[in-house]
Order: sequence, then structure tokens, then C-alpha cells
Amino acid sequence: MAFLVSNTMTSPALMVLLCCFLLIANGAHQSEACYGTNQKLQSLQVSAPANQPYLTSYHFRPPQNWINDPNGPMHYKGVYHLFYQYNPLGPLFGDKMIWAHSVSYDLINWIHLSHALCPSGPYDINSCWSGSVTILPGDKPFILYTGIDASGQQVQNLAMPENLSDPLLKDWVKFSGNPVMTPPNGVKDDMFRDPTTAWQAPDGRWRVVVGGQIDNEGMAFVYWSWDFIHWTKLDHPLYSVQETGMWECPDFFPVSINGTIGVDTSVLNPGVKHVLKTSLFSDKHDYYVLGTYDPQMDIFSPDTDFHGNSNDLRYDYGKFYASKTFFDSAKNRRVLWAWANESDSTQDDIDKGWSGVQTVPRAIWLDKSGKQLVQWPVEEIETLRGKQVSIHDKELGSGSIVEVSGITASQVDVEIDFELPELEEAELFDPAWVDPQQLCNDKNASIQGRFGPFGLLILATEDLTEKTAIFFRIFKGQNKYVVLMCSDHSRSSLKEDLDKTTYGAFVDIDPHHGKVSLRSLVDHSIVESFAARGKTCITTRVYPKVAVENEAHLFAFNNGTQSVVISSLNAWNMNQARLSEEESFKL
Ligand code: DQQ
Repeated sequence: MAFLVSNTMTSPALMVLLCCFLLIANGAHQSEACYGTNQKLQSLQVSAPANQPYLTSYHFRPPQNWINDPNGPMHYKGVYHLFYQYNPLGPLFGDKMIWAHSVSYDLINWIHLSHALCPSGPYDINSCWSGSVTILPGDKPFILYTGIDASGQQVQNLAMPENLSDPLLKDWVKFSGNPVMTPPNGVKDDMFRDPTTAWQAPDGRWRVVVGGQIDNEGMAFVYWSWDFIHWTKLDHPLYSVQETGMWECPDFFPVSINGTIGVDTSVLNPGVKHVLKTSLFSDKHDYYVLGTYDPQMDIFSPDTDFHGNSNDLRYDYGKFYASKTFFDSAKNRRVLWAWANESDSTQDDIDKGWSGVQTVPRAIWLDKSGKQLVQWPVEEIETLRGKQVSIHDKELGSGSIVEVSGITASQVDVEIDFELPELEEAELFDPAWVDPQQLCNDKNASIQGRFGPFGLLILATEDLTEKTAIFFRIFKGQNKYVVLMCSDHSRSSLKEDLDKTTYGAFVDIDPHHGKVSLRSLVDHSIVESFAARGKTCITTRVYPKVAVENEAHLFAFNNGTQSVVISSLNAWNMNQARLSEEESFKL
């Protein structure tokens, strides 16, 4: 434990921390416990079958079994780390969840390491659930995670690298004094989880948020600490909202008011606003609110009320949950990861031998309007682009369909700019249409409008019996035009027993300026779509029966009565990311 001895901190608080480090040195040697468990579990595994049309090529996942939430992403000494919830026993969620660990130099190609945290002590013997990493001064990363203890209650635990000079941070030790937080009075044992990355307020104390619920009021509990070991709960939550139920995986971070540059989690100055994100257990969506953080009162005041319904802002209006951001100091950006669960049946997951993928990492920043966030796949994803095809200045008359040929449509990155004509004749928007998902459901891709539906048909068969339609409709509202983005899965597969929910969201742009853009990242069974350069995002899981591998086609279409023009379309075949298996997955 060289880093303990080399610590030169002098203030009283930091001396306490040093003493605690020494205590930690007496903690369990976690990597050994993990390794032993892992070896045993691996022998029970059945390998994923060879025929895998839905296996992704450039989205992150291990070779087999169940994954869910991203945990503790960080950039540390030139290496990106991603931990994630993993069930080493099989393709469904398990009752001994662990933190698996992978590393990367570019956020695209990953090496799977041995598992970081496995159930081992009374404070986490029933699972190591989600949590975050905080890098303390002196380059010391600490994990705070939820343990399910011997009596089934949710407690918060600490762990740290065994050897700070190992850039891959392969081995982790747990604090001998765990747990460091137990469910507060009045909070049920199973409603207290998922600590955030901590931040240090100007008074020098660390703050961390833990998700929870009291009665049906969802909330972000705040704890503070001088030494990162002893945590005291504040009387009031950072923020809470009645009737929203359990808040899972909260995230709390600053964003620059001007520009796309990301800032570290403790940054607090007039140049930033704060984002509070919560993953609502009730509907499995990630909602966020923008607002102001008061470090004296430790209160978050949102700019707009939050209700946890279709009026609220979401990172993504499709399958996207338990997300987490980190500050990437290498590129001064904030990066967002999320779990995209399957939409197939449990039996399908058992047959596939795996379940769940991570979305591509996205840079995230505050929109110029100050009213919403914007996301865009990290630029590194473009290094996977191969053969390119383009279409320019192509008019799409009413009912037209144009194939984007010459690419592998099951593994593609496509960007399309539509040029719009004069919108005076647009259909009137009914103010009663408050739920965009419902509107997309009622007006699916086969229902003709005036301006729209127009967009892309993805993972489609040549005869269009299978297709996933990602499209826009434009309406004329009272004072402005309204742009609707939809992802229609009603014809996505000839297979039954799939969740084919249609997704939808409004795009806050003024189409009167003549353009609307769409980018879709297609990777066999996942499609991530970004409208208007990342203002509205929809992620979907799709399982065509026929339109797989080389049988998949990509089309642009217009089913509105009015023409639109493809001013530019570029599509690139995507190469496979390298996901190498280290020993832990081969055993
Ligand atoms: N998943 C974890 C929990 C978290 C939930 C367990 C969110 O910590 O609340 O795998 O998906």
C-alpha cells in the first residue's frame, strides 16, 4: 500500500483520512475473493451460442451473461475505466451482482479485467450494487457503492485500489470499517442506494448524494464528510418530489453555461449551472432538471418543476436507464454512459446467453438556450467509420423511398440533413397532444401527414415487411412550429413476444429555418438516434427476424403529402470495436 505511506497531507482533516487509509489496509483483499468466486462461477457458465445476429459489434458488453448499470466510469492516468453491474452466473439479473471492470485507451476498444468487487463481507454479501468513483486529491480514486448486506438492507461501502501505481487499477480493497452509511431513520432498508460521485464544496467538506424514497416521495439524500470515511446525513434532501417513487442512480454535476466544455464535479462558479438526474424506478426512465446549487444550504433549486412525467426532460426517450456521467480530464468534456436493456423475452435472453449493452459514450453539455442538455457520440466513435456512401440534393416526393445502398446496413453510422420547404401549410398542432410518445403511437409511420412522416427506415427487409421507422412530423402550433421525433417499432420484426413500444419526443428547434437533421448509430440490435445534432435522442432495441446481417437494408422515406429534400446523407460502415477478453472471462 505504497500510496498510504507517501501521503504528505498535513491538515487535521487529511490526517484523519490518512489514519483511515491505514485502517483500510487491514481490509479484505478483494481481488483474491473475486478471483476465487469468479473461477467457481465461470465453470457453471454456458457459452453464448454461435449464431448471434443480435450481438453488437461496437457497443460495449462482455462476451456473455447479464449486464446492467454503468458504475464508476473515470479517466485515470491516461486510462478510461468502466465498471458495470454484472451477473457472472447467467443471462438474467442475479442475486449476487458484482462490479465487473474493463479499461480502454480510447473509449471504443476495451480490455476486460478481473472483477473489481464481488460479495465478500457482511456489508455486501448479497450483492455489490451500483455506485460511483471520486478521485480525491493526490490522484486517489475511491469507489462508493451500495452493498446488499447479510440482512438484505442497502448500505453504502467504500473501496480503493490496492496499488495506485498500477495504471489499470486491477485490484481493489474494501474498507474494513464498511458500511460507511446505513439506511437513515424513516427510510426503508431497500430504498437507499446508488451513491453519486462526490463533490467538495467551498467549505472543504465532501458531499455525496444517495438515491431513495420516503413513502412515495423520491429523493436525493445528501451526506457530508471531512475525511470521506465518516459521513453525516443532512436533515433535508438535496431535492425531492412527491409521488415519484424510488430514485435510483442519481447523478449531480455542473455544466458550463457557455460552450461545450465539461467541468469537474466540484466546480462551482457563476459560469456553471447544475444538473440533477434521477432514474425513476417506476417507469425506468432517466429524467433530469437544470437548476442552481446552493452550497451553504445544500439545496438544489430547479429552474422548472419536476413531476416525473412526459412534461419533463429526459436524456433519451427510448431504452436508456441508470446512466452515469464522469468528467473526462483528458478532453475536458463530460461523458455519459447508460444501460440499454433488452426488449426481447426472457427466454430469448436465455437462448442468446447474454442480456444488456452499454450505449455508446456520449459527450454532454448545456444547449445555448440554457433550457436543455445536448448529447453527441464521443468523437472517437468516428475512428470506426469505414466505407462511406453519400446522397446529395435528392428530393423525396410524397410516398417516396430511396435505398442507401452499398453499405452493411446492420452496422452503420448514418447522418442525414433534410431541407424543408415553406411550412405555412403544416397540419395544426392540437394543444391537447401533451404526450409525444402517445402522439407517435397514434400517428405511426404508415399514417400520412403533410410534413412527415419523413426519415429513415432502419434494419429493414427489401420488401419492407420488417422495418424500424425513425422519423419526423412537423406541425403548426399557436406561436411556433412543433417538431415531433418518433421511433416506430410496430413493424420492426416478424417475431412476436417482443416489446415493440413506439417512442416519441418533441425536438425544440425552429424548423422554419429550413432544416432538420438525424443521425442513427445502428449496431445489429441497438439503434441510437440523435435529432437536431443531439437535442433529442431515442435509443431502441430491435430484433428483426429476416433483416439481419447482410439481409438488412437502409432507406430514406417520406410519407407526407409535401416534398422534403435530402440535402446531404452520409453513411459509413462501422468496423468492429476490439473487446478483448482477459483471463477472468476465459476461465
Ligand atoms: N441497478 C442496481 C441498483 C440500481 C439499479 C442493481 C438500477 O443499485 O438501483 O443492479 O438499474
